[in-house]
Amino acid sequence: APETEAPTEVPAATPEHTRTGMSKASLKQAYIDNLFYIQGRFREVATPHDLYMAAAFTVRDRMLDRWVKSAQVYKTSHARTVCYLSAEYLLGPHLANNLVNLGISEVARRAGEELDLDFEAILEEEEEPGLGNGGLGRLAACYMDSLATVQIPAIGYGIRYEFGIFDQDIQNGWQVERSDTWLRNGNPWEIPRPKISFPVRYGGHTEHSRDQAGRSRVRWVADMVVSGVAFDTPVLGYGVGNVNLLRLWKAEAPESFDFQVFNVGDYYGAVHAKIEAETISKVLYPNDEPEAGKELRLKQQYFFVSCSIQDMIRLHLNTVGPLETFHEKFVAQLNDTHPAIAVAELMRLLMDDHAMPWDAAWDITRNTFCYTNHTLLPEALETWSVALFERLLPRHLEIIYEINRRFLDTVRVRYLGDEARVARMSLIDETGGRRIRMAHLAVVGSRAVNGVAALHSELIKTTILKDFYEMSPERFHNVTNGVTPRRFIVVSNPRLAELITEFCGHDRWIRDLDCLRDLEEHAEDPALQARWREVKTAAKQDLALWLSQHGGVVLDPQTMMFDIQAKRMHEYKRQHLNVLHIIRVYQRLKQNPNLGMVPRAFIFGGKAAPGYYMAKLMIKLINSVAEVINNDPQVNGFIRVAFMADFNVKNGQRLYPAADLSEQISLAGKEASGTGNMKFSMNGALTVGTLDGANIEIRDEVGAENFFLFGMTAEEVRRKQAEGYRPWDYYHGDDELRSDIDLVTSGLFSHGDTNLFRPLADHLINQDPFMVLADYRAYLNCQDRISEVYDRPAEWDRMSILNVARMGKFSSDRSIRDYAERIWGIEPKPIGI
Ligand code: GPV
Repeated sequence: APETEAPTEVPAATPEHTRTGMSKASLKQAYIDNLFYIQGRFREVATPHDLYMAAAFTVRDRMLDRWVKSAQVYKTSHARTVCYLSAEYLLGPHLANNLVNLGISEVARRAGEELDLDFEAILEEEEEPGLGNGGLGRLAACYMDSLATVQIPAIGYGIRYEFGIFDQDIQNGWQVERSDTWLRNGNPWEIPRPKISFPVRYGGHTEHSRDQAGRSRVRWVADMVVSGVAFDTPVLGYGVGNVNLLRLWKAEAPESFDFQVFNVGDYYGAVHAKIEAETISKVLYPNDEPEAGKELRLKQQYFFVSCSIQDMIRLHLNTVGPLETFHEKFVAQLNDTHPAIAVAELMRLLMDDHAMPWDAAWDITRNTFCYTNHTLLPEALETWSVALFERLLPRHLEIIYEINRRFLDTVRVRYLGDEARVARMSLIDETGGRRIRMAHLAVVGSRAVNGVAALHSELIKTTILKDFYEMSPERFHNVTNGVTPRRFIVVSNPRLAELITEFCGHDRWIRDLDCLRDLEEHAEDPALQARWREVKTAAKQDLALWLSQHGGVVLDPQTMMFDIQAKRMHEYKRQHLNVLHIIRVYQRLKQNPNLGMVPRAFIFGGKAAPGYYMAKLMIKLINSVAEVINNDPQVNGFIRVAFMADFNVKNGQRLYPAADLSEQISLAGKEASGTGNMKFSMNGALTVGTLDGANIEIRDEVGAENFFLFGMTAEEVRRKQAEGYRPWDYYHGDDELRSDIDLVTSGLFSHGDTNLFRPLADHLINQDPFMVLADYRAYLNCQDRISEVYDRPAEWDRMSILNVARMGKFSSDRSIRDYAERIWGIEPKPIGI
């Protein structure tokens, strides 16, 4: 396999090799060499980007010998390997993270100082790969970090989008999207593998025949072919020798692209076909949850899945041999339904290319895949029209029909005469236009199915996958999400990391987050509390400075509580509930300017899908409220509102450390898990939240007394919906609520325009699908309690320390161990340094 073709011998370590040495002297020498030989620059003329590239290559060099060694050990030991199939990886900047995982942050910083480099400026220079929308893509990135850290052999497969998630500007209060040209200046972390490339076909028709032995064979005659080329990024674990592979596919026109065959004499047609091929990996669809349902999106999904499965088959044939044991070598985790076509693709390759009979192929397929569901929102469940499938993937449609035929036979035998159930469970939705239900394909084609938090995994069984659960309950699991403490504590909040290490007396917590419990005994120690407060205030100062330089809002980190909601803009996440609270506080202050209240900075961050009108209007509302409040001297000593533009991983790392209060206020039953909730809490923020997703488990861990709970339970929501929810009654039954909503449409926040926010207010009063009005009063009461507690610093600090001390469960290392033990059946393959 080409990835093991690199030299097997790393030159001896004395004197230190420029490409592997970890001492300050060799880092300095390596940096100067890289600046000279890779960037072709000397210090005096180097641009900030040259300085960054030299640093990146210096770090990358130090990962490569571990990478090659890992590949060798994995290969020769025939290690069982997990393949994570995900359409998104929201990686965030690599440099600082790789320094931490290599264990050379400090020595590199000192080397930089001696070279007179501005270390922070170099880190800032990195353009982050934003190859994902939000939680789902970031989870994939955390899992790649943890897979390497807990030493599980793994390959992450995905798409090398040329344009990742758009950059967000705010103009006149509105979101404006700019394309993300992250590859413009080159990407030092990836290694192109032009020789690892696979054809991916689309369209055409199938031809059925029989071979000499009389077995039926199918030939798919496609009418378009593109080439998927591998780009590899090493993913290093923390403090270990294991380096796993992130392999992202770029679509290109095939090298053998034949003007003769495809476009006789049609030169422009041929060039057009080349452009068409390259379009496939051009851009990430910026919708999270509701799918766009566009043809190009299905092409993308099949593109990366086909390349990945072909690659897995190649690796298996190269190392183990016969495909009968494919599922013993590999387990493939489907990150939601985006890669679910893999079920049909593996069947096709085994049967059509490798002449395997249906039953044998099905047995391998069923034992290879596992499926993670990430949403309960019905509108987010992916379906594709049969007509589109027929046009793009005719062979896969046949296979899906056959999977369905056999599956529904087992349903009929199990539930005699229950044709309604058969229709519900079918892979084809026959109501309205015929559509393929990707979640059903994923469930039927998988050995195990899991949700991403305890509540979510339970709700799956009683709602969207109820029939499947009843038929095979043993296949349903929960694996609660987690986040990596390396990026979200050590990299983003170094002051807190240092303080934790000091009070725990060790830094084992970075690889074993349960060790944070050692902080518990110090929760009331005034010495720790004072230091804790200093660390939080310093982080708030950093954020306040940054915000004042980017957007101009001035916040007071000394007096103000930093109350932050940062996540994608969605009605179900209820940023508008937060806004109603701000408006209530504003009105109270206007009525009583001497109200002795705890000053607060309300900070938001989040992108809206470009086509999601209501989410964009929420952004405009936040910015409009901000404009009025921040410019009203009667209140702006007490409250300020800031919208941080372009919330991404890098900017998130500025927010989490600075939060006093974390807003996790989705309607119960709607947020599958949430992971921002964990990042905030790990950094000492207290949570105001509903009993939704992982909030429930966070509250269980930190203790109910250290969590600000409000709102209906999922069960209460279900009942209210069944009874018939009437938001209008709440609007008319609560004077303050009515006055807050009326202020939105009064023109105060819109320079007299009473129509601008009318759609938002009307939607709340008349539909309110996410029950903002029903939870409004409970939310306000809870916020009042929060202000009271914040006024008692010793109590707040104690709660904050206990939150951090009890966050061990939410390390993605724990999530990955759960998957490895309970779902994948994979053992760690330790590789030393
Ligand atoms: I489906 N999620 C996401 O970010 N994008 C999607 O397309 C879908 C789910 C999120 C959920 O909304 C979060 O609750 C969850 O924490 C996250 O996936 C990771 O599981």
